[in-house]
Formats: sequence, C-alpha cells, structure tokens
Amino acid sequence: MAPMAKHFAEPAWWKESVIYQVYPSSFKSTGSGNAPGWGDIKGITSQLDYLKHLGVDIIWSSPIFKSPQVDMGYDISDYYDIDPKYGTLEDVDELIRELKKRDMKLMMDLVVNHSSDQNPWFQESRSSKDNPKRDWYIWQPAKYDEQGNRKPPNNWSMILGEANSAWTWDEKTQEYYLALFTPEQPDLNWRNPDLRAAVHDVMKFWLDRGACGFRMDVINHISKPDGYPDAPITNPGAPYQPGYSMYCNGPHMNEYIRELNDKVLSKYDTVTVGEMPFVKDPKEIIKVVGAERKELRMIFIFDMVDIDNLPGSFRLTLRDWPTTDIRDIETKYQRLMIEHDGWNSMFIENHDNPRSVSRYTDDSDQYRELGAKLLCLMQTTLSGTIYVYQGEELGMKNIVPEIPIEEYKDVESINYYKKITTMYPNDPEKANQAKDCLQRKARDHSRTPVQWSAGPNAGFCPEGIEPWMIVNNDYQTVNAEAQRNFQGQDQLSVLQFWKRGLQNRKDNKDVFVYGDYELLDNATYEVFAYKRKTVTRAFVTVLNFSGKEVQWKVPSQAAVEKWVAGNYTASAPEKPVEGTVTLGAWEGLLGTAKP
Ligand code: TEU
Repeated sequence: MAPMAKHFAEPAWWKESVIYQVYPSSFKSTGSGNAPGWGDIKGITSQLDYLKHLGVDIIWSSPIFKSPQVDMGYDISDYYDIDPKYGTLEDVDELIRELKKRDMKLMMDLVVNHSSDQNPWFQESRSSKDNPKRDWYIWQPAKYDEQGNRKPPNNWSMILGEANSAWTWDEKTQEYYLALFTPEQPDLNWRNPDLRAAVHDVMKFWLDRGACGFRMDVINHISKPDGYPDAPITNPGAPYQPGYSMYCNGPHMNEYIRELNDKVLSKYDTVTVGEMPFVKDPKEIIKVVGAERKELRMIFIFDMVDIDNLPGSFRLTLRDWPTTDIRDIETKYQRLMIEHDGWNSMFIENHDNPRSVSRYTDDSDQYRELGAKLLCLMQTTLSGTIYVYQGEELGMKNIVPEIPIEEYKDVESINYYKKITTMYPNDPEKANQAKDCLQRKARDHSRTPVQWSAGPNAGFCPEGIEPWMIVNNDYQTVNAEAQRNFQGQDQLSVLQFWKRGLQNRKDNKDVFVYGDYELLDNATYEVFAYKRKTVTRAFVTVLNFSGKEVQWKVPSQAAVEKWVAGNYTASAPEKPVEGTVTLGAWEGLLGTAKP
C-alpha cells in the first residue's frame, strides 16, 4: 500500500473521547439487581461523578442484556431487555439521563456473531428443519468416516468450550450447528437477509433509546466461508484445529459491515469499534477503518494483548517476549493509521486479559505504581481513541500469589483446566503448568470487583453480602478512595496520574490525538521513545520498559526543550535535555520539543 500524502486526520468527537470500559458484574453493586453480590446498572450510575472527575467521556458497558450468563453476558437471550441481575430498562434510561447531564455518553456491547441458545431465535431455529428461522443459524449435516462413525462437518475447534469441536450435534433435527465459543453460543448465519435485518433493528432500538454507538463483539467472525473448509493443521496430533484463518475477515464481512453503516449507522452520529482478533494484515485493517471506507470508526487490533501467546496459537499459551515488541507493535499501527487515514483504538487492558501492570511491567510492591504510571504515560501520548478498563486507573494487578483453582469463574479458565487434567489424568506436572498459565493469563484477573475503598468487600457491595468473585487481597492499599485523597510529597497516586494524563492529552489534543508520530530510537533494547508533533509544536515521550537503570543518549532529532512530566515525581523532572539521561527502573518522561 502506498502511503497517502495526508498527515493529520479530520477531527471528530469520537477520536478525542476517553472511553471507559465497565464490566458490569464487577463494577459496583447497590443491591438493586436481583443477584446479591453482582454489580448493577444503578451501581454504574452511582459512580458517574467519579468517572467525570477522572476525565471519562463515554462509558462502554460489557453486555447487560438478558442472558443465562454462560459467558458473562456474551450469550444474549433477549436483545431488547436487561438481565434482572443488572436491573431494568428504566435503570438504563436513568443512566443515560444522568450521563447526558454530565455531557457523557453510553456505548453498548453488540454481540451478534452468536446469540445464546436460550434466545427465542435459536429455540425456533432448532425446533424443525422447516422453521422460518432455521436458516438464521448455521446447520450442517453430519459426515461419516469409513467405519460409519458420525463426524462434524469440519475440523474447526471450539474456542471456550469443554468440547473439542466447534460443531454441536442436535438430536432432534439430526444436524450439527456451529458454535465457535461454547455450545450455548450458536453462531448466527449472516448470509440470511432476514437475520441481518433483525440485527439492524436491534441496533436502531438502542440508538433510539440514547446509546451513542457500539463495541461489536468478534465482528470479524460474521462471514464464514462457503463449504466450511477444514482449517490447516497447526496443532498436529490434536483432533480439531484453530479455525481462525478460515472464518476471520471472511468473504462477505466488509459487505455486511457496509450494510450496517448504510442501513443504520449513517443515520445517527455514532462511535463504533469492532473487535477483530487474528487480523494482522494492514490491508485488511484499512479496509475496515480507512476513513473513505465508511465501515467502522476503529477496531481493536490484538497485537499488544497477544504479545505473550505462542504465535498462531490460542490465548492460553506462554511465550517469553522481547520488550522491543512493544515499540514495534505501537510504531507499526501509529504509522499505518497516519499514512492511510485510518484510526487506532488505544487499549492494553480489557475483560479478556490479565491486568496490564502485571503483564507489561512489574507488579511487585516496589514497582507497581511506577509501572501503572508508565503505561498511562504511553497510552495518553499515543494517537487513537483511548480506552481505560475499570481498575486500570488504580493500577489494579493480577491476584497474587494465586487464584485458588476453585475460585476461577470464567468458562474459559474452567474448561481449559478441565481439558488439560482430563487429557493428562496422572500428570501433576501438566496440571501445574496449566495453573501457571492461568495464574498469568486467565481472564478472571481483570474481572475481580473494583476496589472502591478499604472497607468491607472493598466497597464493591454492601457489607454482609458475598461478592460473586473474589476481591483482590491488596484492596486495603489499592483503592479509589485512598488514591483520590492521596497527598504525597511531590508524588501522585496512580489515579491522580491518570487524571492528569487524560487532561494533558485533551489540553494538547492537536499533538496527542491528531499529531504525527516518529520513533526516536530503534536501538536501545529497554527504551521506547517517540516524538508526537504538529507543524508548530511537539512532545517527546521516553519510556524505560525495564527494571534496571538505563543510560539513554538523547537523539538530536528529539530536540527536547524541557521535561514537563514523569512518573517519579509530581513536579517536572530535573534531567538534562541533551547528552545522556539516566532513566530509573520503569521510569517515563514527557518533554516539550521543537517540531
Ligand atoms: O472475545 C473474543 C476473543 O477473541 C477473545 O478476546 C477471547 O477472550 C479469547 O479468544 C479467549 O481465548 C469476545 C468477548 O470479548 C469475550 O468476553 C467473549 O467470551 C467472546 O467474544 C465470545 O463472545
């Protein structure tokens, strides 16, 4: 692809907005939903002043729709109603009203690659082969091997389920249906125009009710290839294979997304972000987010959160990765979007990943705060729409020393451990390896209750009620109340640092949101340093991604004028702007510079 001449993107509200992801079960419980120990919608409303204070413009809530909660709401049984665990439609209306008063917005999670098996759409579809909704899901006849044994239509493996195959046999109608994640999450058939129209109606319903847009769950899985060809064998010996290369960014995906835009999105002023795992090809990415394309505003690209996976493998694998991956990944996508008029989403944490401070830095007592601030400095000074995941602004970390195996709540963690221990029943070594992997990467780590205070249940739910998931044991020191009131000598709490970082980004949005990007150092292993600039002004960010002191030679093209902020002190760092700068462990610096 030839780079475009244009360097500065068109301004738009959704580019400048700070989006805060709420994971509703763990955000805040007022006890108003019907499930004790679960967060609720009134809980979100009760914290709007906190979020406003932080600098948030848009709240994206993970799904709050009616759901049997097999996959924490990513299995929707009624797209038009709220799960009673979370409250009511009226609670959502109230939330939207309260957001409006504060000049804030609500973004919904649209999960339409699949529904719940309890959704009436699927109930009808599975009722008979000639039901009008039969074709709303993906049904295929069985195959048979030479011995006459029944086999699924192809070799795709299931992503989160206990089963191995992505196809589930249905006794009643004697066919298989496709369910990529768990058997309780059957995939919708986007080839069917009536199904697509039904999705458009769902979107209109929520936009008319006051939502400002959607995060679209695995939206790049919606177009499966005709004939359902086998996936290449990447895991020899295993009966089923990861099918990503077959169904991600499939043949009609862009057409279906364009249709969402023509029929619905273009009629409103919306923000959209498509979740798109397993796409790395810049051409495919620009096809969706290029401004000219009119498909989605931005997508979630997975390179940063896949950093510790075995290449091409599934999430629960471990790889030692070089620190330089961070600067390589960020540089690739900063340049890509600038050169092709696309748009980035800036995120490193969500409900599907461990905590960022534990993963990219050092979460020990000595370094946790510095690490969290370093990651804040990076995210608030790179281009793209910024996403903060609940608790990230507090530097919440993974649970240590470990989550007891019986405390895991996520279907992925539970099934993964079950699979390994069933496959190797007499091998404690394998079981320990599986535990170790969960300890580092389970989705549970980011799903623990938000730590609001040092009080009972970390202030997440009323005293005497047991939270649905264990509270991290560091809540007496790591909590919002303590961090908001923190008064240190020339020190900021992680929360105060985030507030300042987000404010600084807004105050200088010409540079940080829209400005050009230049990598300053491709040689020093530990350091990620870059310049952001407009025609008239510039900033330089220097990040030491290591726990050791580094002597860093300031490159001449940095042209730093003055260091204005850093994560070691609340006041401006006193360091030379030329020659060699000593960077402490996990130290980050921000300076003004000549463009
Ligand atoms: O995630 C899809 C996805 O590809 C991952 O981030 C997922 O966590 C990973 O593949 C598991 O190894 C989305 C949602 O964010 C996730 O919570 C849901 O479980 C999933 O879709 C199914 O709806």
